[in-house]
Amino acid sequence: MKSPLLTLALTTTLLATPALAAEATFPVTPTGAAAFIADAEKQLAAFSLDAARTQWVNATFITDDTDALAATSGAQGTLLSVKLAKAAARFNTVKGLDFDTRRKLDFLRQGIVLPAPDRAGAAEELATLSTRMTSTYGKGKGTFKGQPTNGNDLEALMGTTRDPALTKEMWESWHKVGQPMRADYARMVEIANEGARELGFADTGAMWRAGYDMPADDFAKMIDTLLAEVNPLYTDLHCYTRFKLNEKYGDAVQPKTGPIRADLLGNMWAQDWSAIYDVVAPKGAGDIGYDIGDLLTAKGKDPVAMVRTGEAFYSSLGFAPLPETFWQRSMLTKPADREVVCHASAWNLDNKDDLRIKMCIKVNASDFVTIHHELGHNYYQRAYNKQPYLYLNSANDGFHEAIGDFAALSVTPDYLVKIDLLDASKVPGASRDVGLLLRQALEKVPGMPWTALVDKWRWDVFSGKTPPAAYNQAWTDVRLKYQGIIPPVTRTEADFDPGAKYHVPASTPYARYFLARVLQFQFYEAACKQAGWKGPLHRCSIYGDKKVGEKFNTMLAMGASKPWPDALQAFTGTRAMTGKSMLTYFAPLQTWLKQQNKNQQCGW
Ligand code: X8Z
Ligand code: ZN
Repeated sequence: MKSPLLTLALTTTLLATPALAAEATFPVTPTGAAAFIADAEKQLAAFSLDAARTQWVNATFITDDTDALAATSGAQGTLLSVKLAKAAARFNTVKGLDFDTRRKLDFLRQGIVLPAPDRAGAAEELATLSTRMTSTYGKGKGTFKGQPTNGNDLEALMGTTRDPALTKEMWESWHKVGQPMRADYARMVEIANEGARELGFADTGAMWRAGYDMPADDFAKMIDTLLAEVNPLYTDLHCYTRFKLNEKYGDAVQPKTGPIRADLLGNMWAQDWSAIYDVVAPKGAGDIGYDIGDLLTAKGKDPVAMVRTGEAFYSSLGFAPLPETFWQRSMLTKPADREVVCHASAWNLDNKDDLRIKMCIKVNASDFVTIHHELGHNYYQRAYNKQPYLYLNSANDGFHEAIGDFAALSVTPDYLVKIDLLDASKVPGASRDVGLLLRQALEKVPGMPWTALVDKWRWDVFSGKTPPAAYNQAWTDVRLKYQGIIPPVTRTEADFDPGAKYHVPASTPYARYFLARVLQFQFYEAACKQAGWKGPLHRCSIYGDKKVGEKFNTMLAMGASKPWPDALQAFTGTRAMTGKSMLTYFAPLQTWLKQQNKNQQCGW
């Protein structure tokens, strides 16, 4: 039953927050700008704790009520940030601003993921659409052998199932989760674009591209340059994998030429193919002798123990242990009695040390990597927690995504021996380097085209180049163009396949993962050099190296206070993102792949 008192209370709060137009009273001068920033940081800080708690409760306990609370809070947050963005624009032409004030004004103007226009009700409608889509995703089910199955279980089953009729069933049924989001998504795009235009951007995609310390057009070009740099490696891997899939499944399931069927790659989105290592591995050199999931199971490690192992890695670099509240408040496994958003995320609710992760951990290799990934976010958040509010962020969003992946690159066979997961006698020798590298390549390289295409699709949607009537075809087209994959079943515009990927309903920009893939190898190569590593790059582990840890922490502690090239330089000595480190890491594998592919017609 609806309580009139509660409705009244909510309405009052809603009206109270945005009504203050005090921003207009700050003089349009350098001093006025600095005072405005100080006030804006205060307002944002005051808003953020309750908002974060509301979003946390919603994501870990989805009900109609928590959806409503999250939508109300989300609308308030949007109203506040749009109000501040507009006020920040008043200082656009002021000369003589100090570096920090100018930088923070830019963040205020550019940093809104989904801006709402000023007209009454727009922020509320936008927040309601967003919450509904995220919760629809969280509650989504597909089927396995006809049984309703949640997304988290389907993700794992896609990794272990080798019957193409069953992978097709899972793929097709899970992608139905997107269908009901289509109209909401189109409406969300309209409102956010209206908001972006009021803030002076051509559309929401242009606003997303503006946050990288460089002109937005240069950012899009940089992505294309980096993709072109690493793409030959992807094409080699695609070619070899297609050959092995054809060998296993035959021409009727996977033809020798053309694209790969999307459901055969061990992952719902074909973004990480490491789960099918057993299918792809060559005899002999491919026998690396262990699977991390099996090692964890053999040692009786449960999800908590897996997170403890991740924590110990960071501790070995000199990072302080996670606070006790992390263990009390995190959600590490899927609760049996309620709906949650299983897609992994890391939080710092009070911007100090209320660190948490939210995950539905399974004991397997993929979740072991994801734990390191999420903890990377948490250690970054804590490292920059002394920065002023508007600098409580990463150097760019790719940095945030790269930290934990960089850590996980140190999970080498020798490291597994050190932490007593692998028996020393089982360490694969140099003759197995191809296998180790192939396993890593299947995890990392398919992510290159994939992490580039998600926002290429969205940028075109936001710009209007792709209208709602072409949403799905455009998605299928970029999947084919960049990844060389095709859906296992016919698609129509009744489908909305992008909605079956968490970051689309959740409106999490995705180019960050592309940058992270490049950056993690740059961090890793630099770290191994600092550690004095002389062997093949992929055998290097910085586990236990406090000197490297200290230098790494220096970069993390900078938060968003400096342009990202400064942060990159602080740790690696270079100022540019480059695919070279990744190519160096995989160089021996690429030579091997080219030999394997010499009788193949590669490409699609
Ligand atoms: O979403 C994530 C993390 C949370 S920030 C689990 N990742 C991307 C994905 O799952 O699609 C990490 C890899 C790419
Ligand atoms: Zn992440």
